[in-house]
Amino acid sequence: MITCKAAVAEEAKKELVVKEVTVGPPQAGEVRVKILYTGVCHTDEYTRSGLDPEGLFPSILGHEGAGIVESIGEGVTSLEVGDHVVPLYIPQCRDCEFCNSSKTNLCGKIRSTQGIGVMPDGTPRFKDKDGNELYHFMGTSTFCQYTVCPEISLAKVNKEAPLDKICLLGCGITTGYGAVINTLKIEEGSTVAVIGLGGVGLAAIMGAHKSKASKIIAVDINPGKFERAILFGATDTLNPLEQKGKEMSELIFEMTDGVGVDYSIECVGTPHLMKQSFLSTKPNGGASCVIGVAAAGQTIDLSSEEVMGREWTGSAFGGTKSRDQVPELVDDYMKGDIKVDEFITHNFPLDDINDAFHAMHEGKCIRAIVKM
Ligand code: NAD
Ligand code: AHE
Ligand code: ZN
Repeated sequence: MITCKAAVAEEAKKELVVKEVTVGPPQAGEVRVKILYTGVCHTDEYTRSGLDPEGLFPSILGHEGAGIVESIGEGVTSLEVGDHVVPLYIPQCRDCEFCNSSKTNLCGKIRSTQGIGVMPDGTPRFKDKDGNELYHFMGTSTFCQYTVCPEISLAKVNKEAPLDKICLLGCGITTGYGAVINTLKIEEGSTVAVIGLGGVGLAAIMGAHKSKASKIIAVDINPGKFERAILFGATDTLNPLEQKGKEMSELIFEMTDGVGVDYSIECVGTPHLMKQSFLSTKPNGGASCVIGVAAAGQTIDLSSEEVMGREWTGSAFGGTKSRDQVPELVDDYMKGDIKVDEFITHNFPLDDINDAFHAMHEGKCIRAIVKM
């Protein structure tokens, strides 16, 4: 057992409580990791706020971390003590039907136990100081100084890479960038609209710029987000609130000579925007991707006429084959081929982790890094 500090989500809607917890040793096929840094993604807030149908309490949230292997369980072969790793909320077992398909990155091996907050053997490794069990979150629980993950949920990365930066490749950057590169596979010269300019949306812009899109429309209702969007490669900006009475899709049609964009990507998590994003694409051959996660029970309404002629897809973790591709992204960052540092606007110590959530709500934060 290790005793260390964690930010515990005791109840939905409540601030996280930084307290002592114990972390059990890794069992067969598991690895215990000393987490050094973690980012805070909107999905952590989504679950903390009680909107996630899979949200469990008390739990240890966090899924954008990086750390060092502290110990390994029986039968672990791909990792050793001292390896640098990024925990993965989408594992890659390299064995299941889905890992063997080029059409998806959603490994099916441990999804059922991950979704109910326990390790694959059905038990958690976390306890509070009174011995009460705490749930895991997304198979990662990076808001703890030590976490236990299945071996298949860890990407081994270059030891030279700074952990306080590459933790962001555990979710937001990989998701937005990957949705463009892996999921939509946009072509040179395409026109693209990115809705929502948080970490995920900016990463989608980075992907569109890398793919040599000819027009990249960055959409947000917070005009403070536009300067950074332009730094990432946006060619045009749109604040729909400035033109009341018109839907976002109408405005995007106006900005594209009445034809719509080739591709659109929703990075907010609002069904109405997902619909508007879809309707912003060309009725003849446009394609739209949903990244944002909407609250439990919310659905998107579209008529068959609206869907005809367009393609619609969703993307989880940017369609990234996690254990294979996260190390490649780390190397891309080390070579200067992708931006990471430019996403970081705030840094906090673990004791102040709630301030990272406040900064997100204030609209000034892209990504906050929490030092564990
Ligand atoms: P964020 O809070 O940092 O950014 C959201 C952005 O949306 C903000 O800039 C905000 O101003 C903007 N916004 C809010 N309302 C808007 C509106 N009406 N019109 C236009 N813009 C609006 O969030 P994030 O961390 O970048 O995550 C974005 C979404 O993606 C969340 O729903 C998150 O849960 C989801 N997500 C999904 C995946 C996945 O794998 N599918 C991965 C990471 C995050
Ligand atoms: N309960 C879900 C959270 C909601 C969700 O859809 N999560 C996205 C990733 S968001 C990352 O910020 C997802 O793709 N999850 C993978 C899956 O298999 O649902 C959860 O993941 O626990
Ligand atoms: Zn995330």
